[in-house]
Amino acid sequence: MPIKTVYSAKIEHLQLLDENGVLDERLAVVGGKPVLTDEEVVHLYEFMIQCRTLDETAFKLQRSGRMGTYPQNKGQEAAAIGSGFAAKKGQDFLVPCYRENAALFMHGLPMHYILLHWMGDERGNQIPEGVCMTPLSIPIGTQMLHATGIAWAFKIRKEPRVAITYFGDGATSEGDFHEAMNFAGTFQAPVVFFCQNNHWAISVPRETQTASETIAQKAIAYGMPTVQVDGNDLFAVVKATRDAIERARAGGGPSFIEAVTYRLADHTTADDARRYRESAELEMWVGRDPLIRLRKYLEKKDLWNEKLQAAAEEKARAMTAEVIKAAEGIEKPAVDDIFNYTFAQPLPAEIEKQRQTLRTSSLGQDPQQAGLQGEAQHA
Ligand SMILES: Cc1ncc(C[n+]2csc(CCOP(=O)(O)OP(=O)(O)O)c2C)c(N)n1
Ligand SMILES: [Mg+2]
Repeated sequence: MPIKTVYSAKIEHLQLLDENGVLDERLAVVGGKPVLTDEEVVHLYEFMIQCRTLDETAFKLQRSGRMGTYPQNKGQEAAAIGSGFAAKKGQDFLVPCYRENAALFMHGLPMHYILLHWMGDERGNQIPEGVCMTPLSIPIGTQMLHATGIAWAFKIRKEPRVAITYFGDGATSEGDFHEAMNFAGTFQAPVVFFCQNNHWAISVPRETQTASETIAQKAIAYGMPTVQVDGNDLFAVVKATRDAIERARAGGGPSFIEAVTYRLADHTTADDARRYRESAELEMWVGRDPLIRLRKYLEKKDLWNEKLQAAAEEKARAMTAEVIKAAEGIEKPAVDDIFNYTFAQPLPAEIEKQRQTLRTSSLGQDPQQAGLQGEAQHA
């Protein structure tokens, strides 16, 4: 009896804009329309400059003791901006980790919230009403399950909305990733799994992370369309994400995108990548910086020049100064906030006791000893 092939698959790699800023004009048109108009590219490039400036300034804030820890997004801006641009603001739902700030800003998160988060201020996580996203997920992988649940709810309610979740290459080794993918595939939830393969999970290189030749092929097992894109190519990211979102919105279920990019900075400010990665690798990827590529493209088309660059950088610096002012100028949180924000009133007796105790200068002191007994009993 002949041996039959019961399944075969291939993974496509999509690139529209090469490292020299040359666009594949044929692929960059969909249904007679350009993937991005000139006006949109200029706007998104300016936005990229703003996000990079804020990112580099956040690093300096940490180094000068004005912020706790910070994971730089540097180098991954095309992936965040391209995918964020493809999603509909106020309609689609972003479910991030911590390396796609630019997508969150695009969808209405005030920029100083990111600084507040990394300054350890909980108010940075209180997403404003009407802004469709969850707070940053620091546990690796949990957010993919949340996204799947959110998308499933959209499907049950028959709302034409899509969830897009962001995660790294390392996160695809987590059990949560596989559970989310399996559920999304089985229930055809309208969710886009957007993996930023930046080649490293702290000090673990991509090759050591998984025996899978591509990250994209992991999605095949869960029955969803999957593609690998050049994650430093704004055009390719927009095209792939738009396809995936449109498919999900039309009832076509989940999709997977592996955006191949690179972390140009350390993992976080608590890391020193020089201890584990070759400088030659970093140099190669500096040459593939998404900002450089986009600028080359714009200059070739005469849509950009030195003067516009200087003006955009100046504008970005002024904006960053305002963002820092907003984060550092916020009134100090009250000790009570943690209770008032977390619990519905009235507080359970034990929690009320804790609140009373916190009002004294001695944390953890029993109110009976602190002379607060009467107050605690009345609460
Ligand atoms: C559940 C869990 N395990 C471990 C960690 C510690 N940790 C923080 S970042 C990280 C690596 C994540 O790598 P990747 O998913 O590739 O994302 P990247 O930081 O490269 O963007 C790990 C293991 C964590 N935050 N959560
Ligand atoms: Mg990574």
